[in-house]
Amino acid sequence: MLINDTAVTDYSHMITTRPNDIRRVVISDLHLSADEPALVQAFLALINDLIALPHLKELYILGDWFDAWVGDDNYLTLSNIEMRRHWLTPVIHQLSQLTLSGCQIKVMHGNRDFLIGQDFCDLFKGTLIPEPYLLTLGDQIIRMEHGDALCTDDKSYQRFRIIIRNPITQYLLLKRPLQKRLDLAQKIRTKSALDKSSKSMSIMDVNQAAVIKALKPVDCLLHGHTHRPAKHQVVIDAKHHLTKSRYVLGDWRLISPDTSYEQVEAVIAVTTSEINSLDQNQSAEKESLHLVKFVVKT
Ligand SMILES: [Mn+2]
Repeated sequence: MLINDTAVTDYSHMITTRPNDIRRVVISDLHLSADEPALVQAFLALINDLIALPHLKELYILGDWFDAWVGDDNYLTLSNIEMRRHWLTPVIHQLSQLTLSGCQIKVMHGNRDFLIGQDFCDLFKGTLIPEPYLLTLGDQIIRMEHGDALCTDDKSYQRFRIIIRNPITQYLLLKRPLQKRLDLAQKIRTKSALDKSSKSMSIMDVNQAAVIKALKPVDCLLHGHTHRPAKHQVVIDAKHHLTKSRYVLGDWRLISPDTSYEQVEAVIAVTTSEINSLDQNQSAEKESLHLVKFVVKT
């Protein structure tokens, strides 16, 4: 992982030592599909842990939850038997349990799963949220987004994005037969893989001017997409020494640290609530954001 490990808290340490303090969990870039059962298992393991957290309020999924999504009807029109066998069914079941435990689930589109609809989210009583989404933590405003819109150096992608994210394009796309959409999704995936190998690393990263523009009206930026987990300090105004933080979530990946086992790793974000001891009379609660390294052996 590219991240500086000293800046990252260990997930299992956090949930075992501070289960009462965790308020929100933010994840992105899981790229779940039927072809990646280990990632699906790791996601189920995370949700299982979250169900047990007594004061968890929200789970945010900031895009690219799925490797591809051609429309909710691809799942919703399955027969009962097909649905029972489908890999998404245990996922929906676990998420429903999480909702029942008192946690709200908020889903944002990514560049691969921008056709997820509220109908699918209704299956686990989740909410589709707009991008960007502003989260207020005490006196801090955090701007959350997937991250692809910040990669403005990739001109051809941004042109494609304007067309494909237009509501009219999406309306027309969803009216096309399911098989046509599945074919199109395959084409887009192949093109994205090709682009990744041909476009330079700097083009595929965020543009500094776009980051500063996004950060100016808020206190902090949190996004995924680039698969480069890190906490950056961004200089907003050098003359007045004004810097703000940009947190980048990691993608979920299967690695083999040893020939005897494999594990899924990801960098996620967790907010914890601390009672400010200096302010005991008012028992002021302060919620802070941390990047956390999540690891599951599979
Ligand atoms: Mn992405």
